[in-house]
Amino acid sequence: MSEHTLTVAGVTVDTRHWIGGEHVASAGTFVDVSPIDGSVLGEIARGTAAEASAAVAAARAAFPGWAATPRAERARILHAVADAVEKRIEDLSIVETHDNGALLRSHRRGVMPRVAHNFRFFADRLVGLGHDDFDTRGHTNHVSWDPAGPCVLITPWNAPLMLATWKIAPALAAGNTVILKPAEWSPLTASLFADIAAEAGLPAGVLNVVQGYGAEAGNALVSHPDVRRISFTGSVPTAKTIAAAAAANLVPASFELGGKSPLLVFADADLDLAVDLAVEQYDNAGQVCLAATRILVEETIAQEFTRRFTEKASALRQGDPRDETTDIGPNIHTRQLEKIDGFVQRALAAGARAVIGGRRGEGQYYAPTLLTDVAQDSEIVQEEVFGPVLTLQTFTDEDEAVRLANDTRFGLAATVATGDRGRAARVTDRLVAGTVWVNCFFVRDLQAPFGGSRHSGVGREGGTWSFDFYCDLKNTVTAPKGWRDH
Ligand code: TXE
Repeated sequence: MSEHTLTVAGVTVDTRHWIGGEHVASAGTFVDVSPIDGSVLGEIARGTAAEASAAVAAARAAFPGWAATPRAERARILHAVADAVEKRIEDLSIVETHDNGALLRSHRRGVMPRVAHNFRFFADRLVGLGHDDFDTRGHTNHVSWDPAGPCVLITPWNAPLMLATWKIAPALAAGNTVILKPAEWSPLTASLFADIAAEAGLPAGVLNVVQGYGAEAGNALVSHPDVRRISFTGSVPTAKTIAAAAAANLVPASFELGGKSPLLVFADADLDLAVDLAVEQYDNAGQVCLAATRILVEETIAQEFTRRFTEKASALRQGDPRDETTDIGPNIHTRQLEKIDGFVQRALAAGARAVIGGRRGEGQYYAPTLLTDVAQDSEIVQEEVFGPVLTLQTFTDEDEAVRLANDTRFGLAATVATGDRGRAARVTDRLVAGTVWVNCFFVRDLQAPFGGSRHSGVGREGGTWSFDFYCDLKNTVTAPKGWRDH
């Protein structure tokens, strides 16, 4: 292990920035800790404004070459990146699990294959990207999707490489170059991925990774005048800071933010299915932006629902995320645990009742919690906890269910459990959310638009919507006259 690398379960990761196709040491470092047992994983480059600037300069220098690379060649390279990711699924999975505490089996079987898919999907979409030419009084209109330039991508810790590659893949496919600033609580897979992508043939400077803190490296990147797009996933307060920086430079920015999504369970629902959907919300220790953390149940079935939910949730196994039989791993950081517990203790003090949980567990674990007797205007119902904490409220009819569901400042997702197709149509029509699931959860196709309404976000990514964001659209109108050969 050199001064600039660390080793996680036999996998070596370079902890410097990745700028212009080279590892670049930082003036300072910060310590990265594993949520599994609090052990120190190593020291990571702590980006300065000058280092952030160097990364933007590298992305700017690489832009003309990458933008001019024919689509088919860009697509070929992105497929090669996907191939390389597939060969390293085990390494990426083990590193991610040590770094952010999410389940190893999910990384192996779901998340990392999906990382590869992100590249394949946008590579394939790129090849067919277009708009039919059209005619205006004999003039031809041709719409082209020009790459915008260097894009800054700022990502969170709850699904680090997955969320980063949701952004990297379409940005690169569109012909842009990128500077990624991963979250400081989970920096490692970004660095490992940069090496993997370079080995797969991604040219120098096309992808750059700047490690470090949001207020330092992140702020310097989003404020840089040479940046042409900013894409952010994270919290609302940070989004507001970034939006101000983007506005100062008139840079288009997209925001995927938090949620307080509802699960509406009607009396006509398949109750076992509804209970499964509710228990699923503890996945990733509740650190999922889309999680339906507010369970709204029709009053007539609330007792039976709660009984079955408690039985099922109590059987969940909490423990080491490397263990195949674990259902819930640790939370990301002691600071996050304190934040979660603060929400829960304030709710209990205000009169909530913990049906299960309601306290910290050993180490960095929080007991899966279900709170009832919560007021609609209370903090626990209105604010995102980002931990394994659900609330349960009841409703008496469809109108009340919809009113409660829509009554927060968020609008990321909503899930409806009902056996009645008519009701499903009526209710989904009235819900304010970027994604609505009916009798299912977390089905996410990259063809679909993804994003949130209200404080859950600005803009949509996925499918053609990603290219809308990452491209400068140009319409070229050509007259039928004026040609020398006429
Ligand atoms: O997020 P931040 P945090 C929510 C969730 C969680 C809370 C706090 O409720 O409890 O946010 O998490 C970078 N300029 N979500 O504090 O601060 C930062 O370095 C540029 C929901 O970790 O928003 C990191 O890379 N960048 C969510 C990224 O922003 C800045 C996922 C996210 O950090 C910056 C995560 C700045 N001034 C948290 N300040 C979801 N929607 O999935 C910070 N950053």
